[in-house]
Amino acid sequence: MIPAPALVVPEPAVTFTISPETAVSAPPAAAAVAAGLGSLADDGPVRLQLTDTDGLGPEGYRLEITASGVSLRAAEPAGLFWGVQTLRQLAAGDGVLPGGVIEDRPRFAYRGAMLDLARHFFTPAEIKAHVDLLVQFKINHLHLHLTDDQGWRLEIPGWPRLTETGGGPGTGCDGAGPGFLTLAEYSDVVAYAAQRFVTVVPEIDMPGHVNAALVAYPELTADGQPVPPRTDAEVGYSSLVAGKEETYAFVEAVLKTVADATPGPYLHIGGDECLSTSAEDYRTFLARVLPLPGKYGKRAVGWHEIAAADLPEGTVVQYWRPEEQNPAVDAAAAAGREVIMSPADRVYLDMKYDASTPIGLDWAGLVPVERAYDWDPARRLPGVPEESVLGVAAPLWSETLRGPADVQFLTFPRLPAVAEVGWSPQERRSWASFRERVAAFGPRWEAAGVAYFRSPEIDWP
Ligand code: TNX
Repeated sequence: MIPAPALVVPEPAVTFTISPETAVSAPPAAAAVAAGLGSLADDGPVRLQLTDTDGLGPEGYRLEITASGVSLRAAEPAGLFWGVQTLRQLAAGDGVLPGGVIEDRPRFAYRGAMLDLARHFFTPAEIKAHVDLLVQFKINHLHLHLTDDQGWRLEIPGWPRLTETGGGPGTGCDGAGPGFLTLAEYSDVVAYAAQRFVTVVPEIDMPGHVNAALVAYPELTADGQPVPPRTDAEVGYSSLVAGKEETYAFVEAVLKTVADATPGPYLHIGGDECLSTSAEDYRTFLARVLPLPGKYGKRAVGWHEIAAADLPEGTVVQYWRPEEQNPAVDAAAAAGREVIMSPADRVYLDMKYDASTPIGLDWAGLVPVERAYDWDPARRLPGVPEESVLGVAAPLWSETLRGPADVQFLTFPRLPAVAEVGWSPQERRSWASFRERVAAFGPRWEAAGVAYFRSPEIDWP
């Protein structure tokens, strides 16, 4: 099982075998959750129930497997959904479920994966298929990096040139990866994810990483002159202009559109690598922009550079640099802001596994599976203790990616490692145990056509 449950009490002599014919009962609110587990019926040996679960929280569940059947209980449908993922893993192959009791709940509320649609576009069908693979490991947030220097991937009514020109090729100079999501497609992806208890976190990256927007609307540049489109992988050369009112009209129109299309609580405003924005302009810009998510009912999220600005209450800081010290993030945590942990040297899925990995980057070092697994989010930064950690998230930047197989290759098996970092109690985790458990997923991924990396760190069957 991955992630390892919080508590397992095995009943070694007992098993129960589940098949597509097994009768499964579920409350109406969780009928979709139970679908596919067996045959839905009013009563049956497999029973899902929404009940008080004594403090297992909104995502927790209690699973009991006896010789006569299965009882899965949770306070909320999300808990039943995660319990069903556990059941599916236990049943994999022959349908034989081991007897015993599992009481499970996540360590952190936010367990995320990020997909960069800007450097290479992925279609709605590809994004949905990715969600299906992520939820098996109890990932509950999908961060979509929708805009960057090389592309603008979300339709914004009233600003058609963003996607006419910004929906062009991504990185690689070979015309690879054009496309964008219409608002209807975006909403469809968001709804698909929500049915699987995954919250979409949309990111509009600002004030840097905006070349695609500047190409589309030259009135947003400092001198109003057009700039050429870019398909290279440089960073830090573009910026919105802090001293121009046009900037804020644009930003507010975009953020309002995205907020209105997003039921989840978060709106990510980027804020990273503004190497061509002065420190003063950066703070001026954020003073105007950080309150906007709140104005439209959302919590602002930003890459940790935003900790240099005054952060409105509720703002979330996403830590990403490989350095092990960051006084500004420590100060934000001390002031009550929550932090998402995404240290590049541990969880950047676009880093190569080893020197022979054919795709990916290595600026934060190589990230073999053990490195992605063997760390504690509450001990990464001295000033960011457990209570300040909202969760962990694994970004996948797409400069070197050309399709879903590349996504899968970099994601599996590292994402399951990060998922366990985010879900399982620290004292229940060990690399020795994880590397044995993850081996069992090799044949399952093969059967499902998932292009995972057969890391030499793991003894695959
Ligand atoms: C840094 S991480 C970036 C991205 C790149 C990534 C490549 C971050 C907040 N910004 O623009 O795609 O490195 O690994």
